Amino acid sequence: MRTQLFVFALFAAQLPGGGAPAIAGQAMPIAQSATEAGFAAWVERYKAGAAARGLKPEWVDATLQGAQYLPRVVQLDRNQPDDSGRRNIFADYLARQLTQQRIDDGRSRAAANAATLQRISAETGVPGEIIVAIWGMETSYGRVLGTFDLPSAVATLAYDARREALFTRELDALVRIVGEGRAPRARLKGSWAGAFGQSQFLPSSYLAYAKDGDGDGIADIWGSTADTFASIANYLKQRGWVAGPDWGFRVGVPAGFDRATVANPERPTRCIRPLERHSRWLPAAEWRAKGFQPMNALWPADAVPMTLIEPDGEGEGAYLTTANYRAIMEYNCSNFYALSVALLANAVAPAVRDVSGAPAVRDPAIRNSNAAPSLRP
Ligand SMILES: [Ca+2]
Repeated sequence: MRTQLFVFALFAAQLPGGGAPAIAGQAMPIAQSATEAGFAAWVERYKAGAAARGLKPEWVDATLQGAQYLPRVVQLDRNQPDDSGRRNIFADYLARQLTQQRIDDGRSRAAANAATLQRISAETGVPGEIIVAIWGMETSYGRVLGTFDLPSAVATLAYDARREALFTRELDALVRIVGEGRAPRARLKGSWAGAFGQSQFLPSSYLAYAKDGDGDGIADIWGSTADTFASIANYLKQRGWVAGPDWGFRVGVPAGFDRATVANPERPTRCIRPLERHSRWLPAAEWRAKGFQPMNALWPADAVPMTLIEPDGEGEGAYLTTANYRAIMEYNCSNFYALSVALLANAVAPAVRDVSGAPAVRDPAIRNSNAAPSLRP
């Protein structure tokens, strides 16, 4: 589905601000009045279905109070950039994401919250700098939470036939959040895609993974930094992060290396196109034996499985990644995203460690390796 939209997304990306609402509207006219009438009918059908799924009608009414069809959400959904196409350049993406401002902010926010990060890292095994990097990538460290009315955005995406089942489930989760009193209706603002709070969780992720990090018993991913950290760390842990090996590192590829010898014979079953870019899994010791050279990093234990990813192709920057890198991809199924999180984490890592004086939870072999992170792919 995203492939079909890619050409238009590239075109849209040329325009100032990266999006093209006005032109998108011309390219894909939306019959407003008929659409809005259809939306109202859909809401009535949703209400009947929600009752059948055990959601109280008063919860549904409270959640959908004032909800509207948002054409802008549909336009943005159809203009999503696609990072798995060869014409998108990771080096360009990284330069936009890893600005010096974002790195400096990450270091100061990490230092200011070092004790909290250390505690949550010890509890979950997720390094503090990975938590901070996701926080920075998602919401610029809690500064940009999104201003779309969430029930309107999620209902619009559910009504738009592309992914009705997915967003109907998300709307159910949103109804539960309101009905169970976890958040007041007025607080439900977020991204056009239905993500909210400093961790940018979808409603179902909030119900499944949000955690209290400051001890007041409430998982407040809007207002509490500690709750945000605990929730991000819990998400990564539940989705596969294990204490020990780091995400991986940039690596030098031996001259003349034949990629076909490490091609993955298995087709991924999910997150397919980004994962197809990876080699097969080989133990770290085998990559070392083939002549691969870590840059600003040390090898993990010999048996740690790693895959090779070259986001811009041969000779344009290579990375060996562990299973923990896949946990970052669970947050957002994209190599561009996961590598940016990983490299931002490398850049902020000294701030997490140095202020508290306590070592972060990381592979000891990696611990001293990030003092001079390479910010280029
Ligand atoms: Ca709390």
